[in-house]
Amino acid sequence: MKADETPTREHVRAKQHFTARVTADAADGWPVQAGRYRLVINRGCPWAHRVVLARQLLGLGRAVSLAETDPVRELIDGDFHWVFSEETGSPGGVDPVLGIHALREAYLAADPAYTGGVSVPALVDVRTGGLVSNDYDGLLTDFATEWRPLHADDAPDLYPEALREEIAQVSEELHLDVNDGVYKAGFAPSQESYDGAVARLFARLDRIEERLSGRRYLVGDHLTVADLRLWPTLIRFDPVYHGLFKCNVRRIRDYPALWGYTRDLYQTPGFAETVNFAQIKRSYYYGIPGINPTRIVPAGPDESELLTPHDRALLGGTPFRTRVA
Ligand SMILES: N[C@@H](CCC(=O)N[C@@H](CS)C(=O)NCC(=O)O)C(=O)O
Repeated sequence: MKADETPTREHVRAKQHFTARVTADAADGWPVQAGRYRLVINRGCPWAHRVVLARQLLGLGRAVSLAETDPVRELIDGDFHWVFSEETGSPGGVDPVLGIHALREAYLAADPAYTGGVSVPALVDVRTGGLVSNDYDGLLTDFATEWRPLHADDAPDLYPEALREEIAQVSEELHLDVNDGVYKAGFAPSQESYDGAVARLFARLDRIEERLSGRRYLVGDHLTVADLRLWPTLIRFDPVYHGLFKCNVRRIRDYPALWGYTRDLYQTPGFAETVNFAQIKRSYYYGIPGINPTRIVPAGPDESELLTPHDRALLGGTPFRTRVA
């Protein structure tokens, strides 16, 4: 669906086309290397947000530079595209490192015949300007594991081997009903499809509420990639999904555990600095006129409430699991 079209069919998430992995052994031709890659995101996108969070928490900021596109896509040749802009740190609308205006130029540098979608997050090879991967899950996993030699000394283990099975199971449920569930509701082409998506979303949120009532984090006693997948959706929920996507059965603020968890992570070092509410709201409310034709961006909610005290520490656990050497 294009940004300015009214939904006419079910929301189906496109598969990523560029799935090369960046690994210590460079099996796909892409080695882990400081200064070699540029991560392109925008602050609105929850799929990019999880990768940005990993980069931040693992101390990969110096090894992998960050480029932000404008939160709103620009119409180019009949399609809406992510572009660099003055407002998001690119003088003259050109990314200072990649030297391009539209992200699609990096896709075309990697594959001149490419005609598919252009999405963030995108990892770009600085040497050639070509896209390496737009696979948000591969990027997250590789940052957490393959990039270890370049992690900060005190970086947490976000993907402990002993918990991987449980992380996969929790993440799969989250993906279908929550992360993508809000989109299925927001872009529903019919009452029936909206009803189904919203029912599944809130049934799943109710179950996560139960789970998080007895434990501080989703899996184990510390933050893992499972939390990095859930939190970007929760932080956008009350400002965007509740209103624009009509996910208004309950707010996250109405769930004691989910709201405590959202605040707990917001107040954990590394999280708040990755959030820009003005850009999040603009990217959705202004950037998708197909479902918000006036493009008016709402004023609320009051995000300072995220700074209010929570008692999640009483549940035990600590944010970061320091890696066992
Ligand atoms: N790469 C995936 C997930 C990432 C994603 O959906 N990113 C959004 C921003 S939140 C995007 O770039 N959409 C642009 C598009 O698909 O045209 C996809 O293509 O669906």
